[in-house]
Amino acid sequence: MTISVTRDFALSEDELALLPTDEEVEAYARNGWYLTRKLFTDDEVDALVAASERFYAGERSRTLPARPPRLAYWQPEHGPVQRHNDYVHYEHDDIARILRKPIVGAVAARLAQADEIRVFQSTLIYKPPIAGEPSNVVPWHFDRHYWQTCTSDDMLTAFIPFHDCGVDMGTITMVEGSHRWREIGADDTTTRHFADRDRSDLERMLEDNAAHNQAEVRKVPMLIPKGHMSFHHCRTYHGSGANVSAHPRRAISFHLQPGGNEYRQFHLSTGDAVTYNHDVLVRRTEDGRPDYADPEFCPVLWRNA
Ligand SMILES: O=C(O)CCC(=O)C(=O)O
Ligand SMILES: [Fe+2]
Repeated sequence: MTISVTRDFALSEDELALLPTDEEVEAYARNGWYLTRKLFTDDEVDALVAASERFYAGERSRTLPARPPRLAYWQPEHGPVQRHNDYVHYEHDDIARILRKPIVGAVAARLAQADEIRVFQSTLIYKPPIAGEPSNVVPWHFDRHYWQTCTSDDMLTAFIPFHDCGVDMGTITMVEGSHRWREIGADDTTTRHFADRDRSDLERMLEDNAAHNQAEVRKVPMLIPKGHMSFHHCRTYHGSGANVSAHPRRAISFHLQPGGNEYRQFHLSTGDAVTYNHDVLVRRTEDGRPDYADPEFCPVLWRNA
């Protein structure tokens, strides 16, 4: 039997049992992260591996109509560094079909306490199994810094590995409760992606922010079994280490926005306007702003009845 929410947004009874409990929603609000039950079958996860290999070999359902200014886009000529490819939910339908399973959006809606969840971005990630590869290390950051043109403070990310993912692979690691910290005098440089930043700067920024909040830095590595995923709040500090295992660490970061999120103008202290890659791709709202509800790039993933 299916509990019908709307025609498109429905969960089976088995899936209803996969939603976070009230206690788990409270723990997410307190900790800034949540580890899900098994949301994808082994077959679905294996299909993500196969589809991502076809993607890396050049397969696309469509390509972006314009090249945004700060697009992460690994290509074979970049060699054995950490691979990041944005907009995979747009460029590859076999990946998108699995990612967009309603249960993922329904879990996000519970955590964010939102009636609607839309896709914001998806990044296909591959850490090659090279212990000393410097690009595999993801320095401490929180995602809200990259989304200053968004009005919502409740955006969130699902980190979805394509296999059991533990510390040896360099799994994502959360700084517990850091989404509740107040930030020290916001510094313009935080809008710059971690790949463009000095790592020791970011380590220091984490320590300084913790001290400012009289908080301890408690780092919690997410031990994620195949088919499960972790969620983090857009202000939760996170990062990840080297892949010292014998296998590539494969994953998608699936960035999600609550229904109410919209574009806003945001300026640096220099007066320069901040932009997000969507701003050269999505349609405009009636008042001329980039539309973060454009169904081509930011489709609805879940809507409560
Ligand atoms: O790949 C990682 O370990 C971190 C990914 C990340 O920064 C994110 O999911 O927001
Ligand atoms: Fe992140």
